[in-house]
Amino acid sequence: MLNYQRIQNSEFRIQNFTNSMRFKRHTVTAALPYANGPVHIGHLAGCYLPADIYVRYLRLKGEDVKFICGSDEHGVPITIKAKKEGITPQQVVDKYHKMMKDSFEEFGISFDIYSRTSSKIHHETASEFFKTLYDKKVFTEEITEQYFDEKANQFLADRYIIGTCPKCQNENAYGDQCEKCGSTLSPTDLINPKSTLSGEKPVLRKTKNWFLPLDKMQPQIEKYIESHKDWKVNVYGQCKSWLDQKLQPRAMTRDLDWGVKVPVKDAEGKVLYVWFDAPIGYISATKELLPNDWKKYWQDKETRLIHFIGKDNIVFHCIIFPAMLMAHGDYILADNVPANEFLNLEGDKISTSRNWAVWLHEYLIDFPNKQDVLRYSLTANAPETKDNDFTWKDFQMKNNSELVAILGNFVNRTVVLTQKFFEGKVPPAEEFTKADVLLMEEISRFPQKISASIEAFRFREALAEMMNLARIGNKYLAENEPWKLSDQKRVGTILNICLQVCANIAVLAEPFLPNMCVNLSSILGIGKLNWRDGGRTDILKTGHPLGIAKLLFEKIEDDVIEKQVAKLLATKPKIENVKSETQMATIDDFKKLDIQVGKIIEALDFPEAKKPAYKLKIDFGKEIGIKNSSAQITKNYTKEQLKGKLILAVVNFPPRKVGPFISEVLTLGVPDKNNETILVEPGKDAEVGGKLS
Ligand code: B3M
Ligand code: ZN
Repeated sequence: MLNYQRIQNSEFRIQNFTNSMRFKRHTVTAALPYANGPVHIGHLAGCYLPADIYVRYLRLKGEDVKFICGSDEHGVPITIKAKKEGITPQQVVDKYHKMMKDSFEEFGISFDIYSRTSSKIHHETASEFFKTLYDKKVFTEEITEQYFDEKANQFLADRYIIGTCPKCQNENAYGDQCEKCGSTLSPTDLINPKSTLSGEKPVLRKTKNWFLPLDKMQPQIEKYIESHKDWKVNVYGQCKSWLDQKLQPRAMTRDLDWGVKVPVKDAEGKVLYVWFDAPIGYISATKELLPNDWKKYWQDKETRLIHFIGKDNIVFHCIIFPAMLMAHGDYILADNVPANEFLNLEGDKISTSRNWAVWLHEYLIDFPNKQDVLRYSLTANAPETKDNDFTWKDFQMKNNSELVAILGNFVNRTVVLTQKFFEGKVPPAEEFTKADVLLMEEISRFPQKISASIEAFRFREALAEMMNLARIGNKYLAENEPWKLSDQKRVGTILNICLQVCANIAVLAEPFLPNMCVNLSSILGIGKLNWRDGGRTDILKTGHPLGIAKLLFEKIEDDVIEKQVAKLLATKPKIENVKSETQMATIDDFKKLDIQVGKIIEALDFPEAKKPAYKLKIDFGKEIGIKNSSAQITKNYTKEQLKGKLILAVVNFPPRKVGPFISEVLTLGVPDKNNETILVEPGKDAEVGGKLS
């Protein structure tokens, strides 16, 4: 046996001067969720989970970080919900604030504070901020015509008004945004506007509001965005497209009664625009957390400010809020805004109003002590660069074949074998094989690899790396088969190395699977470690007694998953169960197609076509006459067989050029068992020119 010295892993660990180290401290915010409904998995995957992983990682590195969040309790979504439920807006926010706060806490999102924007401190902070900008004469006062509902006797801001989107014709676009095409709108952009309060057509009425002159600020904002080409492509791209379209002045006040009162003269019945007050919520929450110390987290250039958000919030965090902060003058601006795309559920868009969601508070009841399974499956599927899909089947698979079969199994076997052969004490490791050394070298590189991915906000990749650590441990154990060896010293060395891998997992998995790490640390009989301990293969000293073994993860059976799927499907109208909404065609879609019976009168070879095909001449009778069509059906028919055949074709598609030939209709076919097309034939009694209905 080769005799290698135990590698002092610091020799291998690549020094890691990453982004986060350029700063003295970090302020990390997660978007303030509207207090108009409970938290669902889309929220978690989009924003709260990546933020939590990031913050836990910084804390493990010993960085000074504050993680800030709270409920967004203003804005039209709240007042609409109150109307719907027949309660006051305050009752709505009280109910959902508590629900969200409790479920975030139980799930393990480790905010330093979870505040709320109806608090006194927030009203004061937001008022003061507005007043500062007002006194600096930043705003322009403008009298504009806004929609007014005469029946409900109020102005209709944002979501109080719906109508047809001018860009995509969606008939249910809101006054501030079209959810179908994502355009940002103002109420007067809508075609056929309607009040959501009374259903009436609103009238235009003059009113005064205060505008942030984003148009004048364009050069400053451009400079800011241009200095952040390192942002995620989706984020930078959206900012660019806003800037390219030229920024417009935006009203920072609204004619509403729910919100922060506009703190200037002549502003009765007006409140701050929710997107003016909400981001200031980050500041007021920090003030609440650190009454004497908050400024250094917001006003010191050595602080790194990071906003975690969903993609629908990009413009507000990258353009409007920074513009407010610039205009104020005392504040730092965000250094990064890692925004995620959306998570879908079982192929369909998550929707609070349609109840198409997995609600966090329900998950916590149905899956007690399985926070980490959801954390794992949401992170592994995180919609980082494109929308992604959560399915219960995948959730089960991730648990059973990854967490149980790889990570849990590896730790369990290692611990059980140590108990069996070494009375639960860490055995000595003195002589190493070349393979042992290579493994230890590999282990020493993990912290750096995982750091690099986390710091680039690539959490899926970071998680996959972490799992690779368990995978290589598992493989090492399986290949070395210590249970078959008689050389006790060798068995000890193998188990020592496996135990060091377990200890590494207990550190490096903490940001992702914090509950598992608490259990794993107790199994290993160790306390809390630092990120710096990661990569070391001497974390557990020889003779160190392990704690009590228990399973880290347990299998999730089919019936548990079937129950969840059934629960979900029960919320959908029957017909939707067949296909997701986006896949459904309406009867009008179907009626648009003109499918008619035609008779093939001639079939010719088509040597110029890229794939073997015939040129067909088809007679559709009096109404549309003879049409040409190309068809890739040479495998199943000779030209002679085709002559006289009755077929079906779509006759109202635009003509298509196929090489030198114009194909005017689309003949309908289906695949045979060799995936070659056979024609759909309507039967010999069908009439030429007859329409499919
Ligand atoms: N409440 C929108 C949302 O939940 C909004 C975020 C505010 S962050 C300052 O998507
Ligand atoms: Zn639209």
